[in-house]
Amino acid sequence: MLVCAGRSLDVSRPQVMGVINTTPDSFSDGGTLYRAASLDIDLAMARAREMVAAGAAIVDIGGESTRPGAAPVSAAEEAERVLPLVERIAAELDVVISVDTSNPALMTEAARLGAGLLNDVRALTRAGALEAAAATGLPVCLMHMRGEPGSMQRDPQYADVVVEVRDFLASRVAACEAGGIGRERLLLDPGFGFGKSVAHNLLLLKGLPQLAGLGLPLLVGLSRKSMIGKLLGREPGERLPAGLALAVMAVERGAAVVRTHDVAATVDAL
Ligand code: YH5
Repeated sequence: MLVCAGRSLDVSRPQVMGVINTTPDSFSDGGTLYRAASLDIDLAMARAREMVAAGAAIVDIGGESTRPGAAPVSAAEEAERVLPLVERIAAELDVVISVDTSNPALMTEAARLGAGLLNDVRALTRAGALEAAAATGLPVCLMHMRGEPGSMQRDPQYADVVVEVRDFLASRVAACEAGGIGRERLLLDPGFGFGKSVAHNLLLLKGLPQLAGLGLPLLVGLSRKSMIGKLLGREPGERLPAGLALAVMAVERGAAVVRTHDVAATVDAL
């Protein structure tokens, strides 16, 4: 059981995390929350409400584009997109609010406004992030990424991707414990698509039980990702059937939380 800002999250059965992307340029759900070139908070709230009704235990709010080659977003712009939504969801919906950020100041502010989980694709490696996360008292998802979004998909290499991801995550768990974030506050994520070829992603899916062996709940994000596009020749809008199959496979191999753009379908599949 994870304690997320007063709400408990039972990770002994599979849970679904719905993605709410507040960036204008995402490939997976590009700018669908925008009207007249600015983020429409009512549209974002409607999306969140629909996800909760469909069975999402968590909604994940992101304001930084991690798409390969995306322009970096300023910290101020990221906060401006994410924080108003955190505040409104906390006031209006019964759900754990996760914030997809590597930015320590945003972690602190989001926690103050009612966030219940910190989701960091950089596993708290940015200066000040571990300290900021520790001080919130919130659980944290530590994700593996090789490189940085701009360049991570340029020919990533591993001798043994499962061992390297496992060792990285184990070292981040140790850093968190040393910095005051106990194991009971941690989830781990292999980071599908973050500095991995299709073959690496498939090896990680197959090796998920070895990552589960670290003894912490696993979160996986496979929804609409390029590996599906590359394997099947599907555009992001055509990736749902394969995404559901991958979600089921991941849960069979030990995943506790599935991050998805398609909550209702994923809940049905699981
Ligand atoms: C994740 O796996 N992913 S943002 C490219 C796509 C489709 C989707 C090309 N944040 C994860 O969703 N946090 C993101 O098509 C995440 N785990 C965790 N913990 C990327 C994304 C996406 C990228």
